[in-house]
Amino acid sequence: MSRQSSDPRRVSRRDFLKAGVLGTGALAGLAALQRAASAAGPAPSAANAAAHHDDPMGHGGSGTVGDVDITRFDPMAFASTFDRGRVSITPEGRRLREWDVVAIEKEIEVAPGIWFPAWTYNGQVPGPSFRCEEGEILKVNFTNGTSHAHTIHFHGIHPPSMDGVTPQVMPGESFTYEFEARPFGLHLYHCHTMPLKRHIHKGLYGAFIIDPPGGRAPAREFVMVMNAFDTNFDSANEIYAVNTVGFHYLRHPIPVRVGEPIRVYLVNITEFDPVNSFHLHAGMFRLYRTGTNLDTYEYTDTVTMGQGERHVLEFTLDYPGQYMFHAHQSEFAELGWAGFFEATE
Ligand SMILES: [Cu+2]
Repeated sequence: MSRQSSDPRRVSRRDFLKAGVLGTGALAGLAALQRAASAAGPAPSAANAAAHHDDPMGHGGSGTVGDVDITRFDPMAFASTFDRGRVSITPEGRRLREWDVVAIEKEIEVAPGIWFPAWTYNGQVPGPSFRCEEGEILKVNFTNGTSHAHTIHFHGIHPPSMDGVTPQVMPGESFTYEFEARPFGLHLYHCHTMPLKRHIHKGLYGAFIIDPPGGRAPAREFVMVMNAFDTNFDSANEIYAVNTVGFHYLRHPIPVRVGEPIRVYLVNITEFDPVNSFHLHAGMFRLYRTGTNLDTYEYTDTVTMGQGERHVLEFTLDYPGQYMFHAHQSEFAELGWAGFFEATE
C-alpha cells in the first residue's frame, strides 16, 4: 500500500512519527493518528486491531481482548523454561552439551487473533533459552527446514568458523556449531543471513545463558526477550512485547512471592527501532551488564538497550500487590510491551 496516501487510515504509525520528529512532536503525531483512527472507525492495521478494544490501563486506546492460544505458545511457561540440552562426557573428560535445532516456518499469534508468518528455531519465537555452564563444550546440530538460507550466530567467544556467518545453511542442509562456552554471562543467538533485519525480525533469535562455574545464587528466574512484530511489512512494528505476545503479562501477571529473590535475563532483539527499554515500577533492581560480572552492578529502575544488548536484573518486591513493568518508550508500552508482577505473601 502507498505510504504517501492522503487517507489518514492509510498513513502508517511510523509516518506520523517521522512527521512528528520534523515538526509537531512524536506524541502529538501519535495522538493525531489515534484520533484519525477513531473518527474513521476500525482501521485495517494490526496496531489498530489491537488498540481498538478494551483497555487494561484504563485510558482508552490500549490493550487487547481475549487471549492467544497458549497451547501453541505459552509466554508464562516460556519465561521460566531453560533448554539445557543433552549432557555427556567426552573421551578427554570434558562435559559436552548438545542441542538439535531446526529452522521451521510457522504462523505465530502475537496478540489475540493477530497472526504473523514467522521463521522459527524449533517452532517457537523466541527460540529455546539455551543454558549451559562456562567451560563446557557445546554442540549445536542445526538443520534448515525452511525455504530460505539461515544460520545460527551465537554471541560469546569462539572461533570465527563457528560464528554463524559462514557457511550459510541452505534449505534442507545442516551444520554443526561446536565451541567452548565462554565467557559466563547472558548472551543471545540469532540468524545471520542477509537481509539481516528481516531474518531477525521474522523470529530467528533467542537467549543464550552461560552460567558461571557453580551457578548464580538461587532465585526465581525469568527470561524476557524484548521483541516486536511488523505485521504489515512496512518496516515499522505494530506489536511490541516481551516474549512475543503483546500485553500477555498484563492480562496474566507473573506470580512471585514478597521478598523472594527474582532474577530476569533481559534481552533486546527489537528490530527497526534503535533502542528498547525496561522499567520496573515500585522497586529497584541491580543491573549486571551482560551478566559477565558478579560483583559490579548499577542500582536503578530503568535501563535502555540497543539491539543485541542484554543484562541480568536482580531484585525483590517488598510489598504485596501488582508491580507494573514496561518499556519506558510509552509508545511501545501502548502497543503491547507492558506487564505486571503480582507479589503475594
Ligand atoms: Cu535467517
